[in-house]
Amino acid sequence: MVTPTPADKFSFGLWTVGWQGRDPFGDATRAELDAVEAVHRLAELGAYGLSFHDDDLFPFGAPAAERGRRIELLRKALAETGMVVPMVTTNLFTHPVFKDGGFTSNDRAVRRFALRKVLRNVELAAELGARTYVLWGGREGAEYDSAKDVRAALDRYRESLNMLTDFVRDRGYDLRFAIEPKPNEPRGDILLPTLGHALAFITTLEHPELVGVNPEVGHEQMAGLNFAHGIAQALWQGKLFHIDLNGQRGIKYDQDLVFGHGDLMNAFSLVDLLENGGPNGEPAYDGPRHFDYKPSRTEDMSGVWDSAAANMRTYLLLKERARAFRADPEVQQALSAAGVGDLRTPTLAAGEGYADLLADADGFDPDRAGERGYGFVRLNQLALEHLLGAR
Ligand code: GLT
Ligand code: MN
Ligand code: MN
Ligand code: MN
Repeated sequence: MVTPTPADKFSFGLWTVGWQGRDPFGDATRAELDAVEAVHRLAELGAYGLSFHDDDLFPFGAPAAERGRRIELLRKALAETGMVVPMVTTNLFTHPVFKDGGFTSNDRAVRRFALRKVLRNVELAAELGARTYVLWGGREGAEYDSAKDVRAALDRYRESLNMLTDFVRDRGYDLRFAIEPKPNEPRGDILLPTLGHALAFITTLEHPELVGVNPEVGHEQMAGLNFAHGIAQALWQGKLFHIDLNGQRGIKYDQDLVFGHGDLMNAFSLVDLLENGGPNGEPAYDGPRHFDYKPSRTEDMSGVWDSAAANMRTYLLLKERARAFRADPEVQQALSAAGVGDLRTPTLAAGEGYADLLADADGFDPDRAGERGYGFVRLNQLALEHLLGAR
């Protein structure tokens, strides 16, 4: 039950287990991890997919032969293990050329270089059968308000997305883009800082149907937002193309902890939503359950693999707990007392308009209605007890 299998669709970024622990204050604490070994180890642990940035697989600016050699090694490892590549992305943040951004750098030549880098890697993504192409614009932003014309930057962001959607349409690729919001870090302020900003931006594109979001637990929580609520809205708008699962403890630097090692109650609600949130209790999301975490730099390689396994085990434990929560008759009774299901009833009757509503003297007594207790705390305690395994 809590042993992961490929049917669970767990995937990992190559940069996650491959993180060497370098941070702004300290050197690497672990040796480099070979991509082929990562594929084999993740497959053994029960994952089904690997995602990567161009520069995770082959060094920045690698000559064509070296690039091709690394891709072949990856293909072979995938064939040997049955692992797939559901998502690919571009590194537009490590090299100094991107210090003021990629798509929205003030330097036009940098913007053109960034777009070419993405196009080449989109081609590779399509060749490997990826269905989602993530765009995390970590360097798109500023430290100083007068240094960035935000409206012009959004124009350039839109211009880039419009070109990319033209590219996949013209090539006939079965690939969609997913914008990954983050409020800050590495830039002081990043453009499209939250899921809500990204969703609004997408409506301005030429092919909005090809662009969705890849929200990350920690990124929304860095902005003090409720991740499960954000995911519910992304689902409601048909825009949850991909998801980055991890843990974060409050409003501070991006921690990228193991999934569940941050706000555990919200992780429970999230898994309940993803797994049981469909209209009839079926899963509300069928894409990869992608972990974007960093094995803490205190860990050696065995700690890296333990932490990878922990992400999947925690997800499955929460899935099991959420199922027990839904199946508990006392929970069903508490949900009904709280009126949770009643919110699905439209406020107006069929054919009713404002005139009927104004004319309706249904004897509603606001004072009496104001006396109602909703029982939300009892409901939450039941959730907590299921989460703790106490029921
Ligand atoms: C980087 C970032 C992640 C993004 C990755 C995709 S790169 O590690 O911190 O949140 O998902 O570009
Ligand atoms: Mn077009
Ligand atoms: Mn992060
Ligand atoms: Mn991420």
